[in-house]
Amino acid sequence: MNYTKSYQERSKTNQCPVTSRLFQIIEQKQSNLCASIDVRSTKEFLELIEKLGPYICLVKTHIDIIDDFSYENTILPLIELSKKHNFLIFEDRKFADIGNTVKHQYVGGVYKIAEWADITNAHGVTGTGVVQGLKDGAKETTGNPRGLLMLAELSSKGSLAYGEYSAKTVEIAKTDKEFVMGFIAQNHMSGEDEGFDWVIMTPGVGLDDKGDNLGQQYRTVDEVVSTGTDVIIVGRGLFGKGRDPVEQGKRYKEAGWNAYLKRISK
Ligand code: S5P
Repeated sequence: MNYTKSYQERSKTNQCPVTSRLFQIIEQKQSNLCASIDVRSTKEFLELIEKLGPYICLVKTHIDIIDDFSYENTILPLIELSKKHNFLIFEDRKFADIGNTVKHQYVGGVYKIAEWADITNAHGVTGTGVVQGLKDGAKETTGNPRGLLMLAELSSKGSLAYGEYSAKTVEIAKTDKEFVMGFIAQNHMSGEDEGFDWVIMTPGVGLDDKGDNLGQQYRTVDEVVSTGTDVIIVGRGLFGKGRDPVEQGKRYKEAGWNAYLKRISK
């Protein structure tokens, strides 16, 4: 089971260059924590990332919620922080259109996601064209490696992404071993017997809350890592409700790492 292998081992054999780099960073920093920074101002966004930088392997953005976004003032400093603190960047764009449209959405507009985000994600609802369109966009934009996560399962109450939908999303992911890294999911996904070593990233993680009043549902770090999670995605658990991001960053980093050590020792 890949599940019980170390990140280091997996970084050597994985066929997706972004996955290998991510696993190396996780191993170096002993952190499988991704900070989800859903805030509305560039100042708050950058300040949070500066504080959390030492404790994370990845920053997840929703760049279109930033009121005062500009490439120069939001993205360029973000890239600098990613170099300073050694983390990757994941724009949680959740693409969900035909290949030609997602390619333009990925490359163009004001956000130019493909230029700066190492990782992005997509729903499988439109079929395999979404993978091909995004891959074409990545190739046209930058010489740097880019990775894609497919949304196989969601954390929110009443989600339609389960059972056959999730299984078919896995089939879509299998169409590109080099570009598709794995899944946003709540559980391990099949494919290992065919040589796929998926990265499973899991949002809906919180140690103090059970959910919010808009359908979010939280599971604990131990729970998600024991069901196959490689990267825990935490947002409001780190800085919501007046929490201290440095204190919480350390706490979730340790919890994630200990849960991983427990899993690989089995
Ligand atoms: O199933 C999902 C998938 C995603 S990407 N559930 C989620 O909550 N997310 C995202 O993870 C969501 O868009 C948000 O950015 C983050 C969770 O934030 P939190 O504040 O609830 O931890």
